[in-house]
Amino acid sequence: STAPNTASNSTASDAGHMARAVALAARGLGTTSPNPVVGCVVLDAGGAVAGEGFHAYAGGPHAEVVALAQAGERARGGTAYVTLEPCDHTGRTGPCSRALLDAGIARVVVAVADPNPKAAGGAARLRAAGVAVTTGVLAAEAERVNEAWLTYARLGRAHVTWKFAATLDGRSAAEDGTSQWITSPEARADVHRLRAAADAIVAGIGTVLADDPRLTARPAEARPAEARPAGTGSAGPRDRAARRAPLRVVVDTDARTPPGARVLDDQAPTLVAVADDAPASHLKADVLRLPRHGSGLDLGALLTELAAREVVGVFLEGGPTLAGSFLRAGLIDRVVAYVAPALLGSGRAALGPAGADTISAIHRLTFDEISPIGPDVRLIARPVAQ
Ligand code: AOF
Ligand code: ZN
Repeated sequence: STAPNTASNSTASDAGHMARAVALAARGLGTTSPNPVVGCVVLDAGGAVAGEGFHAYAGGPHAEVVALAQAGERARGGTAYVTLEPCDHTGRTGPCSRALLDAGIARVVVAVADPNPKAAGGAARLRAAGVAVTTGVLAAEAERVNEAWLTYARLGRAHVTWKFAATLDGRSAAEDGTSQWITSPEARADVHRLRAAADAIVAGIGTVLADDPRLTARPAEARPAEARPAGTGSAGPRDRAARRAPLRVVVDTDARTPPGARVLDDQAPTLVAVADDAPASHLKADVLRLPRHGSGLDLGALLTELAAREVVGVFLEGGPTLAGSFLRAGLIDRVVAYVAPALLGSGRAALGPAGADTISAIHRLTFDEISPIGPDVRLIARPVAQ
């Protein structure tokens, strides 16, 4: 619906304002599920910034409404930059297409079309009402910031970030099984921040049996509170959303999770995924039954079931076998690697078999980001589209 116009009728300053809108959208990361992150900048008729906003939590005002409220009468004859096509539906809030029209906005610049069929259509509605609409501006950046939700909305499955920590030679434990600690406290604190932004943390039964992890995001290390631009809604619901503990998911084909496992404690909800024929009545947890696939579970079905429970983004941790299975199934969307300047020479590889038995089957990635974290390096990569 947003195809007719493209970024070709946009200007360099369009890109600059959209970059600001993308930065605003990023402030919602970790608190908007199951909604997208969206940012909006409103210029007055003279081209000066009159309002800014982002979507902070599901049920809260959409980015456009926040920015328009800030702009007030100055929005008349102005331009709105939005990272996601304005919605055209009445969901938890009213249609942004209508809000933009009522405010007298003359031009709307959109980065990415809304794949949600219930909400899409804002661009067409605005055009029909005589508003100039430009789409596709800074689309790659807007896709990136909203990648988890776009995957969820387009594919109907949760988006997967696989995280691992390893030595420079790619090992995540020594030969005797010891692994604490390969990376620095700074890197571990960074992991907790990323975990806190996920809707679920997934681990395999191997990791549960070997390390007995809690898989919680320690609140003290959660996202730092950020200054909120004026008019971005009340603090209460956003803070409530920010504190919601990620769901813990154990991939446990044969229902072997021990009753005393820390992952079953009361610190956060836990879902144990087992084969549909596994005897699991002894498990004191929420049990999800899935079809078998090979020697494990159907991981695509797992991600679809999680999406049905409004899990948008999952953080896959531990261990190498499960990560290999996800990768082989084409279900890893993003890799976050913490690499320590240390060598082991023996011990457990960070990644188990992933179906790449010959070089032509190698899983190629591209780096998005390379950053020093304390003495370590954090690498963010994603699969090359095949
Ligand atoms: C926008 N601006 O800031 C957001 C949009 O449940 P609701 O009413 O909040 O609607 C959620 C849907 O609206 C969501 O799935 C997506 O399609 C769109 N989100 N749209 O114009 C926003 N958050
Ligand atoms: Zn909206």
